[in-house]
Amino acid sequence: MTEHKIWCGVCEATCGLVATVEQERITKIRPDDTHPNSQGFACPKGILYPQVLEDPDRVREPLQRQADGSFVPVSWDVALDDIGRRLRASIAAHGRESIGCALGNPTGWNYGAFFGMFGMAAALKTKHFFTAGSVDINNYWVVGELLYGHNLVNPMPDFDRATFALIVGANPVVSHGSMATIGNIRRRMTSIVERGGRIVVVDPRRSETAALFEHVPVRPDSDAFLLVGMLKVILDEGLQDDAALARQTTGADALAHLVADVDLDVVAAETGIARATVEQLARDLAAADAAVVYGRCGASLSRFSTLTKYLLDVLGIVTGNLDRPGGMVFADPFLDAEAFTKLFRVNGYDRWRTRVDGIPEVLGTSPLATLPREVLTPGRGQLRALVAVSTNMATTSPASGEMEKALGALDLFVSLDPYITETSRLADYILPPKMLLEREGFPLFGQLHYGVPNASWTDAIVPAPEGVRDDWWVIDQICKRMKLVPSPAPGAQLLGRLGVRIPPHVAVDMFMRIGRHGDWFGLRRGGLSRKKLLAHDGAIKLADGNATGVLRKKIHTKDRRVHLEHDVFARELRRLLATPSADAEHPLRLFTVRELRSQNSWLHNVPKLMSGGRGCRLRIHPDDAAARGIEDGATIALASRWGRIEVEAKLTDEVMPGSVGLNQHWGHKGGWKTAVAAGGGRYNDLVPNDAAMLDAASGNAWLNGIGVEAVPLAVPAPAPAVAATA
Ligand SMILES: Nc1nc2c(c(=O)[nH]1)N[C@H]1C(S)=C(S)[C@@H](COP(=O)(O)OP(=O)(O)OC[C@H]3O[C@@H](n4cnc5c(=O)[nH]c(N)nc54)[C@H](O)[C@@H]3O)O[C@H]1N2
Ligand SMILES: Nc1nc2c(c(=O)[nH]1)N[C@H]1C(S)=C(S)[C@@H](COP(=O)(O)OP(=O)(O)OC[C@H]3O[C@@H](n4cnc5c(=O)[nH]c(N)nc54)[C@H](O)[C@@H]3O)O[C@H]1N2
Ligand code: SF4
Ligand SMILES: [Mo]
Repeated sequence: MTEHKIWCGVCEATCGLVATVEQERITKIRPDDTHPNSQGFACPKGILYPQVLEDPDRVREPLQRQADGSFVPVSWDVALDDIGRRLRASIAAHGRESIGCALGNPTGWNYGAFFGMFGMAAALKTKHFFTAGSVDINNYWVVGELLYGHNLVNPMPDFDRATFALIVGANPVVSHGSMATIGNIRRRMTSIVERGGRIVVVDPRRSETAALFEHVPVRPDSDAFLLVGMLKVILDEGLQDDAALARQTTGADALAHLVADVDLDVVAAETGIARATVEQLARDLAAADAAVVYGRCGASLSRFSTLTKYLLDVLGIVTGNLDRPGGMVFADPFLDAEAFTKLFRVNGYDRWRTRVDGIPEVLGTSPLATLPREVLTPGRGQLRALVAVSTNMATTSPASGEMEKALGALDLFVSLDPYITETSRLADYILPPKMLLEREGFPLFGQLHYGVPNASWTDAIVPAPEGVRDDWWVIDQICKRMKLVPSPAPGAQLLGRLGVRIPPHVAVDMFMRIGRHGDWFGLRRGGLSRKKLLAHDGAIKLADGNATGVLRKKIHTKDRRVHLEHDVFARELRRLLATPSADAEHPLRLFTVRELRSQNSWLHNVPKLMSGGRGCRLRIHPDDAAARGIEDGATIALASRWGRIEVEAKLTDEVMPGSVGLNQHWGHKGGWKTAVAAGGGRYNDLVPNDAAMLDAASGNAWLNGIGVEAVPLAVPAPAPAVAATA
């Protein structure tokens, strides 16, 4: 029996865990009390994760799809050689642009796959590079580039020293924090109140977080109104911190112009928040000693998400809360992702536009919402073959039915995934990966936003099934067959031409060692290297917290100031004010409910996580239900302008009247039997992917606040869900 200190790579919290291994199996996992950041916190997903490794439905050898849709196992050589042959043929006939790459959320904890896919897209020079960022956070990356000069610069909340927190559309008690890897985040937030401070949670639902603090219910998809209204109050009443603005920013004068046309009565009508409350909230924020302004999916999955994220940052900045203790601070990753993306010119915004819809590029990627049209619209540059790693995009992206149709229409679709999912079931080949704890690695994404900076790199602790491979190796093998080196680095390309391929751990180690925390190849005592981290059991603490007063070092604009003025924000605000918000036929606004025991779409096959009467249910206010004759537990049809699903109703006053909340990513298909048996409806069948319905600035999907109507079904539906296409 051995014990290993590991990190959990299921969600962003990246908790430290201790795993017990007996006879090559993980027999127990418990929280690691000594981890500098998570400090003894863990959730059921991390504790039960080993069940994924032993899941009988897990794909354990490459699968080839047959004409009738069934799969047969094939050898790696057969799969890779056929894939290589077909990709070469596509390049010969239609050019490199005919090949696309896609990556999903779990690559954030799978650095080899992550860099492999960025490398492959760079080597192909394809615009058809799609990431889960476009159904999540591309708006953050746009604001980062425009305000701070680099996509990845993103100030995070310093809860430990804050006296006031404005939380807009985030539920850290359940999500455990996003873009804020703060261990035991619930505890850290409650301590603000214990110190005499306040937390105000703006959310259409009395979420698990809102229930603990002050709750301001807001109409879904109206946060931009609230935030711009608050900004107007602050500027009109002269509550801004002029000294901070003069010291840290350029373009602050433009803000007064920006809010000139904003009418606080319109703000109240759009948000459902009384004008006096909006005004008071603005004054309280401005008066606070040290305040954080933090938003996440509720804000960034809205229709004007780039504008919303911009306003969140601006509110922190104008109140003097950027780069100060208890405000919004800059994290200190041990692997400097900003430096290497900059070195290889990966970061950027609007350097080109997508072929069909003309949407601006973000970090060299195109939005997932545009993928179906890129496949289905003929012409030069049409997307014909796709390699996808850890994405269930048929379920997680807008217009699920159209996504399925497009994936089915590809000449070649390869999916690297441990399950036969709604997405991979449409692939010509499913290539099964080694999973977390079966492979070595470090928490690439989590380390970008640690509250307590620390470093770790761990080895595999159990052997992988014989027939699976490292994602990065598979990507490299596919590239090899196209005669490509999956890297944006000219040095790697040169070596590749000489027949030398650098594995990702070597490249990353080299970069880390010459970086801020590196050992400079022995020149700096106490510095980090992969070898040192692997030898260390657990994480190495790098500092007690994030430093402040570092703005000039942390941002990338030439003048080292935050650039507040950009046409795009003024344009988006004008569009917001001009967009009609009422939809008489679909008067309810739908938003997502994320659950403690799910991780996006992919833990629904762990029976222990699915137990306890869980289900996919539409939370609807009793008044809205009564007006429609809907009873608790009834099956209802839920329709938007774009789709229709059937789900069970749950009457609850935790949602505000006029808004309805639905679990994300149920209604499964494919080979994960427990997930399929759970039934439910698929949220994203209701969501549009039309270019005009995306966040115009970033192409990010609009997922929260879409108009729906709910009607009871006279006859209970026999099937759990109606999908747009079978
Ligand atoms: N348990 C669990 N943890 C997770 C995940 C998971 O699936 N399960 N997923 C991970 C991922 S990928 C991410 S990105 C993060 C997300 O982290 P969070 O954003 O903190 O998580 P959400 O639950 O999406 O929180 C969004 C909140 O916004 C509210 N909301 C919805 N629409 C609106 C709106 O229009 N305005 C406002 N103001 N609020 C709104 C919702 O009711 C919800 O409470 O969580 C991560 N952690
Ligand atoms: N309506 C609505 N839609 C949403 C959201 C919402 O709030 N509402 N949230 C959005 C957000 S924030 C996100 S991040 C996206 C997530 O969108 P996705 O990234 O598409 O979703 P996941 O469920 O995380 O997909 C993970 C897939 O990776 C596989 N996988 C897990 N580990 C590995 C691995 O090590 N290697 C490989 N090759 N595969 C692996 C899983 O089996 C699964 O099929 O969904 C977005 N979609
Ligand atoms: S909170 Fe996230 S990182 Fe921590 S144990 Fe749960 S799933 Fe893992
Ligand atoms: Mo996400």
